[in-house]
Order: sequence, then structure tokens, then C-alpha cells
Amino acid sequence: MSNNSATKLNQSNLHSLPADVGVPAYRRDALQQHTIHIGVGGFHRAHQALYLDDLLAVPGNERWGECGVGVLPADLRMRDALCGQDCLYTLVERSAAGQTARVIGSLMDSLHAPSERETVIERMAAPATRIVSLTITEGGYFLDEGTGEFLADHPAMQYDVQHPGAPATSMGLIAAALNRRRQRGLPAFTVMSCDNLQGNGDITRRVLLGFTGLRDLALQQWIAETVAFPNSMVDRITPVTTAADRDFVAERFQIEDAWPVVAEPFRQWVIEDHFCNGRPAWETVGAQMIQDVAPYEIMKMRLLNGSHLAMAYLGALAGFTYVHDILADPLFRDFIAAFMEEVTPVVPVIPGTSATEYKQTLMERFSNPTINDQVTRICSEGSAKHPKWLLPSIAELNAKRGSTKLLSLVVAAWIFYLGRGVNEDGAPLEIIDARAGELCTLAASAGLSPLPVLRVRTIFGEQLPTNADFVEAVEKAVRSLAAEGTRATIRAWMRG
Ligand code: CS2
Repeated sequence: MSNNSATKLNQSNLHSLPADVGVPAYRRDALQQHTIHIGVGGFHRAHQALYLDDLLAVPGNERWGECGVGVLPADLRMRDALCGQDCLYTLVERSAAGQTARVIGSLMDSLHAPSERETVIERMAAPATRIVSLTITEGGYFLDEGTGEFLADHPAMQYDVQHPGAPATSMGLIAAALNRRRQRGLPAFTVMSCDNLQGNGDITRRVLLGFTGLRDLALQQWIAETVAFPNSMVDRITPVTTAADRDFVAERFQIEDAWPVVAEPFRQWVIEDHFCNGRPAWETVGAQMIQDVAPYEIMKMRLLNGSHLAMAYLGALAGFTYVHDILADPLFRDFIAAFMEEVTPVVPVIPGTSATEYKQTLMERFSNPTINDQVTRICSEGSAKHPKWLLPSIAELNAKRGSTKLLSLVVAAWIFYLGRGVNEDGAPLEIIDARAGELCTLAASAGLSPLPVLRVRTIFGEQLPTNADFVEAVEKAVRSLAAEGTRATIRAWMRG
């Protein structure tokens, strides 16, 4: 559906938008590209780019503009959508209280590395660049989940080692840009990961040093000595933008926007204050700058992201399309609450933060009926998410002799979902995972046995698959899912 009276979004039309749409309250032509962000998806546009947009309106910060970069071939669509509207886009916040829209202006340019690689490297190497930040998803880091070490043999890393002048990955591009800075006598930039990984900065450092060590020890040493890799915790539920969202923005806000973004009102950002070349004063716009973010990251990943995994596969099997509908179902709601309680013994205590309130807020956020967060979104890339968000809870609870009954059911539901390929109504499941081919085949290969998947070392590591109790618990849950169905299994598992 198109709306002919909607105004096309671009710089010169900003003043013609309806009065209830927020617009940048600063001069975009005065911005400088101090940050380069790799991975300009919905999440970045609903989160970090918004904090920056808020900050640019605060006197003294008006130069901290950003350039976005896509590294995947498919990112061309986002580059074209943004460039077609002067890098402006609409952010809609939705809650039961209503909907608000504002146009975000912090992005100054949008580049696509596969089609303009040299421009991307030069932009990162430019003297103005102070920070390169990343949301390249949990699977975008080349780490062995078993050992925690850099995956030097990964074909993508090997390709970039062999083509230093034409890298394809984020790590290859960053290394190439840092190399130019070193040769030109320029200071390094900070590399700031904003992905949901525990110790995301430490991981990025390990991967980048591992990668440069394969090729150039002098560069590796320079990076080790000069580049800062702050850890951070980021949070905001951001569904995938749909055609209905685009139509809604045209109808309700009279804006013709090729790629708006919709998010919940909640947002949180906790950043380790460790930068090597300056940083925006994010603390003036609500981010927390602290020395140790680990407890915040762990709490968020184990409770929020872990609960998403807990509802994702069971919810998909039971035929749910939206997250809030899962939460509206009393059985599933009780299950998610019980799942959070099971995980709580391995959630760090944060002074000044009540775990009980945190969990209540999560239940409310998950229940938000207006954002239509998709079950397919939270199901996607399970092979990258389980090792980060769920398996560490199981390992730590095992060490403490705590219960892992519901956690094991979640692992079982994921494997059953991969092997079955259809939900309980027989409708095909859309399995989105970089390792889908391999994992679906393994999951379907041995009847109802989860063993072939549990033996994938790069997901489950060395220890867990040798834990007979864990393996038996997963096997039992898979059998029950097949014989009794999702609801009966959840009910039985909740009874203890
Ligand atoms: C989600 C996250 O991808 C997922 O499965 O758990 O994207 C989640 O919505 C964000 O981390 C919220 O901050």
C-alpha cells in the first residue's frame, strides 16, 4: 500500500514533516565522521545511532557524526535505502501508551564494503576517525566455542590473510585500516563491539590480534599496545522491519521512508570507559560509563537473551508467530518465569539493581503487544546464540549442582526443531542459521537422538557433551517433545 500524500524523507523535506515527528535538532552539515559503524541493521539504528542523535543536540558535542558500513553482499539494500534519503530514517517507538516517531540524523554516510572496499578502508584510516564500532552479530566473530580461541583456520579468515589488500570481513577491514594509520603515523582508533557477547571487547581484541598475528607481527604488536577494546552491554528489543511498518509510517506519520525501524521504549547501554582516541560524552544522554561491565552483560544475556531462546523454539513448535502471544499464554508465561528462576543462581548480583525488578521488567517488555517481535527473529542463528547465552548457564549451574532441567529442555527443543522442520500443525518452520544445512541434517540423522548435534564441538565445546546427566536430560526431553508434544512436555517439566 502506498500513500501518495506522504513526504519523501530527505534533508530538504525535513521541515515539511508533520509537527509530531521529531527531527534532528542540530546542524547535520557541521558533523564530522568521528565514528564508523560496521553493521547498520535495525538494532544499531534503534540504539547507538539514537544515543548519538540525542548527543548531537547537546552543545559541545555537535561534531560526533557517524558513517555506516555494511560488509555483507546483502547489505547493499540498506546502503541504497539510506543513501536515497540522505542517510535519514524514521525511528518509531511503540508501547501500549502509543507510538512516537522521530527522524534520526546522526548517520552521515552509508558505505558498502564489498562494492567500495577502498573507500571503506580509507574512511577508517582517515585522521577524523576515532572509533570503529561493530554490531556484526554473535556469529560475526571467529571464535572456537570449545576453546575460546581464535579460529585461524576459518575460510573467511584464511581468505583475508591471503588477500590483505582486499579483505572481506570486518576484522580484515579493520586490520587494513589500522595498518595504514600505523604507517602514516596516525593514532589508532578504538574498536568498540556492541554485540551480545560476554566480554565483547576482549573477544574482539583476541580475534583481531589472532588474525593480524597470522600475517604481520609488527602490526599485531602495535594493535596490542595502542588500540582500546572497551566491553559493553547493549539492550533494546528491535523487531525486523516489515512492509506493514513502512506502510504505517507513511499512513500515520506521512513519511515515505524506504527503511524505518520500530523498537520498544526501553533502552540501556553500559560501556567500559576505556578509549584510546577520545569518545562522545554518552553519559550526558543516558549511557552508563563504568569500569567493569561484566555483571551487566552476564545478567542481560542470561536473563533476556536466554529467555528469548527459551521461548523461541518451543514457541515456534507450538505455532506462535509473535513473542507477545507466547507471553499471553499462561503455560508459556509460567515457563519463562520458571526458566528465569532456574538461571538466577548464576546471574551476578549488581549493587543498586534488583534482580526481581529486572525480571519483572523483562516480562513486561516481552509482553509488549505493539512491537510485534517475531519468533523467527529470536529463533534465528541458534548455533551462534546457544554458546553465548545458554550453555554457560548450564555449565555454571552444573558446577554449583543447581538444576538445569528447563535449560536442558530448551536445548532439546532447539535440536528437535532443527530435525523436525515443521511445527506441530505441520507448517514448515523457517530455519535461519548460517549452519542450518549441516545442523538440520545432523538433527534428523539419528532418529530422535540429539547426540549428533550435541557432539558439534564448535557449539557445545568439550565438556558438556561428556556430562552424562546433561545428555540424558536432553535425550529425555526430545523424546517427550516427539511423543507428548510441546505443551504436555512443558507441563511435565514444570512439575519437577
Ligand atoms: C534477541 C536479541 O536476537 C535475539 O534472539 O534475544 O536481539 C534481543 O532482542 C536484544 O539483545 C535486546 O537487546
